[in-house]
Amino acid sequence: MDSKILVTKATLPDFDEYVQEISELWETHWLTNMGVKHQELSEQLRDFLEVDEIDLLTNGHMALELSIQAMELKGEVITTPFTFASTTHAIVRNGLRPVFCDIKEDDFTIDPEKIERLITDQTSAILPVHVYGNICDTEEIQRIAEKYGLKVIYDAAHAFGVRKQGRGIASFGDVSCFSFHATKVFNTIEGGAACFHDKDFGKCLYQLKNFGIKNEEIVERIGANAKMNEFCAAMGLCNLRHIRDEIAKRKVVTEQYLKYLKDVNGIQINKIAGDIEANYAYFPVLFNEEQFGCTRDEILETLQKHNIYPRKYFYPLTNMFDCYHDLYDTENTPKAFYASKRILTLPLYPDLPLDMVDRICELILKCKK
Ligand code: T4K
Repeated sequence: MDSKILVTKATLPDFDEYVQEISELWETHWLTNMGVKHQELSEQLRDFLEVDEIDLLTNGHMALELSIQAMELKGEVITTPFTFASTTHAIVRNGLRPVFCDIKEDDFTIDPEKIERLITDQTSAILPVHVYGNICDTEEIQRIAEKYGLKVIYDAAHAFGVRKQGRGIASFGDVSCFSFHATKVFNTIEGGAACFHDKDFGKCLYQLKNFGIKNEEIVERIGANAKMNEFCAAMGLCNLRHIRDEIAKRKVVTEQYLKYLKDVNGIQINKIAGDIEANYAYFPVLFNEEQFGCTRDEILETLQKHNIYPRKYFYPLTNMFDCYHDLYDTENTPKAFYASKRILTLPLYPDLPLDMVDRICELILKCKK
């Protein structure tokens, strides 16, 4: 029986390269709390992502949660429900109220035309998501934020290495939060980072990830423990050496999918804007059942029967989650609701064999009526 083809497969460096990278930890016994590997990776990522300031954290979620805490936001945060649980949870876990804005049909990012009408005297920030590595309308979001005095925190979990108009995506907004989870374009096993401009914000975030400790005798803030450890940072140092090759391989896989799927009636392909240098993080496909002749769920079932496991990223919308029962209304986000019922994220990772892409596409196209 064929082995399972999952939506993604974590990228690993050569075993020997990683062993070499971690070997000095056996000499120093310094395993965490902002050690040498942590510092080295911070510096390399600052250059790679083209940002002023960066801080590494245990994961993308803590980057979001602690960034919100460090900004001391109050009241309401305008955000998108078409995302992973983390984005909304980070707002709610800070005692803030998420206000859900609908998305654009073409790239699934927040629709800036709908943001202004959601602003009240309680609004303190906008938290958009560069979903699938598609970059939000950063100019319009910035214009709105400046007009109303709001902070902008980008959830850039999917956008590692993406550039817009020749500029690294991490420099947009007040903060951009990345995930370096095993499933991401760049991974540190678990990990994340916040990129920002304001040094005072940086000092606060740095304390918050280490229990709020200022020094051995002074604890200034009610912090958490969200420090990236040395083994994760070492994995990052290895993976960063190969990142450009890995993104290039993802591009080849993406282009193979496009050969089959780009002009099919009833299939909407993810659109990459002309001014974007993409990272090919995901390959989401939206099936319009009326034109294609069968539903997303029927296609998913067919693929699963052949041991292929795409995912319904992002269904359900976060404003439909059981844990938020009855608090929010999906009627205000109809385009997000429409997409979440029809979208399927197909397997995509650097070493996915092209003949497997052929097979996946053939199986999908056989479903067409
Ligand atoms: N914001 C957004 C927009 C996000 O998408 C995420 C995370 C975050 C914030 C928070 O960042 P982190 O705190 O996670 O750093 C996965 C990932 O766990 C999650 O990081 C990611 N988004 C989300 C979109 O996908 P699941 O529940 O789908 O993971 P799981 O375990 O089903 O794995 C998916 C596939 O990945 C597996 O079928 C195979 C592959 N895989 C998985 C693991 C754990 C590997 O190849 N190796 C592995 O070690 O959430």
